[in-house]
Amino acid sequence: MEETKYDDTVYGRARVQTTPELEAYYKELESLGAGALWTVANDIEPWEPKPSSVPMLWKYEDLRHLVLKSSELVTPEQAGRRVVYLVNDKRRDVSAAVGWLYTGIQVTRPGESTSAHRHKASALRFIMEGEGGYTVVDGNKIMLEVNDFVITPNSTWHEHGVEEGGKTCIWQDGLDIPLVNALEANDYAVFDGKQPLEKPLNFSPMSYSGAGLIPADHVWDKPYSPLFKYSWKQVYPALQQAAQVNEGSPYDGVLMHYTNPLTGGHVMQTMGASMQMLRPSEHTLAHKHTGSFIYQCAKGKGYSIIGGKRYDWKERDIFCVPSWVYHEHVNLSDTEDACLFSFHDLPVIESLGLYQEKAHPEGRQKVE
Ligand code: GTQ
Repeated sequence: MEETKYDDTVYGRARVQTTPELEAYYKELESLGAGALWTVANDIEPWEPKPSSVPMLWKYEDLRHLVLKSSELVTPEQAGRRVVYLVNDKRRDVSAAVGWLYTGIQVTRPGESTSAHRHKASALRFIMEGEGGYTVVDGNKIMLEVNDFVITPNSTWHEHGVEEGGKTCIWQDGLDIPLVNALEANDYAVFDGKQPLEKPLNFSPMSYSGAGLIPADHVWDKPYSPLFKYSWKQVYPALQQAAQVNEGSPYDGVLMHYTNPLTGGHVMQTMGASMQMLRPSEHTLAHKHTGSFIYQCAKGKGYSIIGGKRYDWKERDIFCVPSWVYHEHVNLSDTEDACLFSFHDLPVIESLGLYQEKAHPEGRQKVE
């Protein structure tokens, strides 16, 4: 349901009736590696942003046993990364879950670890279940717990594992692989052996996540956050606290971005992440904006109406909102809050000046 009627027959839009003479002309241009702009102009210059992705929901209860089964079928050594990736029906060609973003669900059993590697794609993880999981980012070993968010930026060496005596860990990976591939700028290198641990365990979160304090003698010249892990134990109380004194957004509830504590900006150059809290029974208004989003429900249950269709989610379900598609969120509990983790390409959209937003003219969508 679109409020504005666009008409490609108006003056200023391409509207050439084809003739046998034009057909021959187009063929001749094609044979020379050329074309007439007016045959493609209306396609390549849409009136409004035109996503090719479709909204999708991936139910964890459907996927979990298949994720676990992968650990019987292949080893991390064989697979490199043992991951079930989630793919958008309209983005299979680029292995994207939405827009130019990739996501997957990775499983690691106690005592297992992956080899270390690095690539020009940036990665992030959101922990879904397990105990004793860790990631090593550029020599910093960091322990991970459920609902923690961790980054492995562009070109950092990284490997993951689960300690002996831990519990099988499952986490969501988010990468900008499709974007970096689209820009034809990706690369990949394998580290020879295990990374030497250059810092004490949990050095990054213990140095940078305390009460807004930054070590006075720190030296950091990297274009991403020195804080590699955002712990749910700190994030959830922070959200609850913020919710006490902030009304939040009518479109998003209490929405907070994970930030680089040195700049207040997004955690990495290409991907950002957020956590939002929907209060009991909250039903947000609908809006649409540019940027592609992948959500995971971290807590509670509810549904989102995306492009006029209802998608019910509960803890661990993953869903996407493509760029410029109307969406609104609902918390189905009247006693408990619901929390949605998301990651997105807003750092790219914003730094290129491509962000725009539009409220739904009727406040909320009609469900198809
Ligand atoms: O852990 O770096 O799901 O390189 C896909 C590609 C995870 C990773 C994925 C990757 C990784």
